[in-house]
Amino acid sequence: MPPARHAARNLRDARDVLLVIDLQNDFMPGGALAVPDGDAIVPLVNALARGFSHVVLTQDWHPPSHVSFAANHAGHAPFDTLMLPYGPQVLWPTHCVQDTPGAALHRGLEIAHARAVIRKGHHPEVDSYSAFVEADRVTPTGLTGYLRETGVRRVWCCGLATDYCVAWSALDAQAAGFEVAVIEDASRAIDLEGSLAGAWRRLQAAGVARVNSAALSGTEAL
Ligand code: VGL
Ligand code: ZN
Repeated sequence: MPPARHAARNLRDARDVLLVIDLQNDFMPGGALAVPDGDAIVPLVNALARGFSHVVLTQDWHPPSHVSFAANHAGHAPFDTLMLPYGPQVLWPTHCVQDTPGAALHRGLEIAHARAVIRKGHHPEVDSYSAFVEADRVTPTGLTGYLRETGVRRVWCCGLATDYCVAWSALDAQAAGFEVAVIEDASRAIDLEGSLAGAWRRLQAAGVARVNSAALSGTEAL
């Protein structure tokens, strides 16, 4: 279906938010932590965003000393898993360093009406795949409060990567009491050792809806 189909849609109501996760250069082909085909979703996300009056973006936003970077752990390589005080942590190539070109949003993103940008992973000692709660599972980013205070009831998640930041964000949104859907064709995965299948299992078990962008062209939410 051509993305243009979405452009003419009515804006969804004030209870809906589109959460666009980590559409940043380092996650695009050629980037430091490239997600296969990550750039392919940009036009679709733009089209979806035109159907929402409320859009929130996220940015992975790490200090150079970040605990998730393999380069900060002598003897470890990217994609090793290390046990940290808050649990197992995949070690990543250095990516999305604050205020670098790799951390910038993809230049093809056209969402001028986005209301907020949540930056996450800024604490040196804690990662945060989720846009809601950091990897220590207790430190909030503030997004739950922001969405509640602005009257949001339903969170539509898309972006990168399906099996990490999108899945963790969707699970936390659901746990916080929102109705949640992941828009599968507007997301792409890293898929490390079965991580994508595992993510969909957890999302389904939690009651998160798995939809395609076509679902947004109907009048019924979820
Ligand atoms: C992500 C790994 C490390 C993501 C962020 O956006 O899914 N994945 N940092
Ligand atoms: Zn990261």
